[in-house]
Formats: sequence, C-alpha cells, structure tokens
Amino acid sequence: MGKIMVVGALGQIGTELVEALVEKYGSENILATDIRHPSQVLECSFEILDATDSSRIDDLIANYDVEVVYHLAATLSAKAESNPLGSWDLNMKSLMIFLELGREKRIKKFFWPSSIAVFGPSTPKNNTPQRTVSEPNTVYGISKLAGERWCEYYSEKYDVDVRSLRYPGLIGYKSLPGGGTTDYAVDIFHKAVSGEEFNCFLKEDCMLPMMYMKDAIRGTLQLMDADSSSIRIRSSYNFSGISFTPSQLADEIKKIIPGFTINYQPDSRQQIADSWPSSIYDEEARSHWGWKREYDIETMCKEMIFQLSQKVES
Ligand code: NAD
Ligand code: AKB
Repeated sequence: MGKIMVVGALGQIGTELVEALVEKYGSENILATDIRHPSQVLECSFEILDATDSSRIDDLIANYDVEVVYHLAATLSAKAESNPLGSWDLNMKSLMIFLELGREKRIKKFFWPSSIAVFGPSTPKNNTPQRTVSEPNTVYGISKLAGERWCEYYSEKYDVDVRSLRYPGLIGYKSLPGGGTTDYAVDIFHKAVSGEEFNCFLKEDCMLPMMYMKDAIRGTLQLMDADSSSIRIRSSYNFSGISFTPSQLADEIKKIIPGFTINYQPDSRQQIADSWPSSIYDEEARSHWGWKREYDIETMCKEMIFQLSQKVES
C-alpha cells in the first residue's frame, strides 16, 4: 500500500485525523504536512509543505510513494473575509493541484472537505437538502462551492476518485479551531472548564449545524473506505450532526457546571452565521454509504467537559 498524506495536518481537523489514521494504518504509512512546524513530536513522518507549491508536492508524492491525500489546508470563513484574494488563492490553487494529480493518476484517492458555507441567505434554512439554491455570499463559501463543482467535474471527465463532505461546525477537545464562524462552540468549553465567563460573538438564538469531532473523523474514514460505486455524489455530501443555539449549548454546559455564565456580543461573524442553514438533511450520505451520527448535544458536552477538565487538572 502507498502512503497517506495529510495536508494542513496541524489544524483543528488534521490533529485528530492524523491520530486516527496512525491508529488505523500504522505510523509508517502516514505523512503529515503543514506550512508550520508542529509544537510537539508527531507519531508519524512530518514535512513542511505549502499547499500551493506544486513542485514540492510532486517531490513528496514521489519520495514517500503517496497514493491517498487528505487536503485540509484552507482559510476558514471569518479569516477569509479579511483577505479575500489571498484566501481564494490558497483554497482554490491547492485544490486544483491535487485534482490534476488525480487526473494524471499520480494519486489514487483524494479527500477534500467542503462546508455548510456553500449555502447562502437564499437557501432554505431548515433541513437544508443536498440539492437546493446555493448562493453563498462569503469568500469562503464561494471557494467551497467552486471547489465542489471542480471535484464533480474531475470525477466525471477524468475519473478522479475524489470524495468530500460538507462539514458543519466541528467541536473537539484535542485541538483549537482556526478562524471560523462556528469557533465559539469550542471556545465556550475552554472558558467553562476554567471557571471563566464566556463572551459569545454570535446571538443567543443563532441556530447552526454542528458535529462532535469524533463523529466527523469516523464519518470521514467511513466515506474514504466505502466502495467507489456507493459514492454517487462527487461534489460533496451533506453531513449532519447536531443543531443548537449558543443559549442551548450554554444551558447544557450549566447542567454540568452550574456556575457557568455567558453573555452575548455579536460581531461581524453574526452576518456570516445568518447566511448559513440552521439544520442539514443528509439522506444521501445515510443511504449511499451508511452515515449515522452517534453524539447528541448531551453526550458531546459530557465528553468535552470531562476531557478538558482532565487537561486543566494535569
Ligand atoms: P484549520 O485552520 O484549523 O487548519 C488548517 C491548517 O492548514 C493549519 O494547520 C494551517 O497551518 C495549515 N495551512 C494554512 N495555510 C497553508 C498552506 N498554504 N499550506 C499548507 N498548510 C497550510 O482548519 P480546519 O478546521 O482543520 O479545517 C480543515 C478543512 O476542513 C478546511 O478545508 C476547512 O474549510 C474544512 N472545514 C472545517 C470545518 C471546521 O469546523 N473545522 C467545518 C467545515 C469545513
Ligand atoms: C467555519 O466556521 O468557517 C467552519 C465551517 C463551518 O466551514 N467551521
């Protein structure tokens, strides 16, 4: 078997994905890469890589005999608004490099994440279906929608085995988020376990689709393991976990940490959140390759608080 390369491996998802891949395939089969150095030693090989540097990518693919790529490097929604052209450049240029490698049959399988950000203000908000009006009004959302179209194009025209999920906001205790609109749902736990008040940058009743990271990683590996014939959507799958508002999340946290307090100071990220769906309908992911979420808001909160409290204690 050739190796699996993770690009943008030190970010919120990459940190947990690399761990899961090492556990599943063995450390000798995984190559983690990122534009920055890791803050601690990884359990697998690591190389510095700028995801827009095609000749460096060529070298790593050849030197490590890479067959499968998970491409996670991107600028997320909130950060992208402050640097539209730079974010477009990273998000699109890097994707096209890997799709071309797929066309040339130099990689066999390719994972690229899309987002609920492909939807926009004119999209139906509740139980948003797989196929619907999609008019994103953020740089990030426009790049994800264009990326989805390119993935489907390369699959249909060049038989590239590309697989993708429209991740909702992801919540985990092992890593911190990197500039998104859903980041509050991770930050809130860190404040709660440290006994601090939380200033929420979204309104108390802003309902967004979210998912516990363990579910997201399990779903990602399940999608990548599925028989190619069952992957009937090559743009990106709707992928649903849990929907809640900041105030519902705070109430759930208060059940475990009764003294926890939250206040609301919505900023420019509220406008981004207002353009996204409240909940996602993912019948296709469930029926095509068997997706099923395990965590609800209660089990997620219990595990987040337990794990983060242990970290604080140690
Ligand atoms: P992140 O910002 O936490 O991590 C991105 C990583 O990419 C960072 O480690 C960063 O150092 C690295 N990076 C930045 N520029 C790079 C470059 N030029 N070359 C190589 N590496 C570079 O992001 P994440 O939350 O882990 O998201 C990963 C992917 O999943 C992104 O495509 C994102 O759009 C998508 N996604 C994430 C979420 C979420 O809630 N985390 C939700 C939907 C979609
Ligand atoms: C963000 O908020 O930008 C991400 C996402 C939902 O794509 N978490």
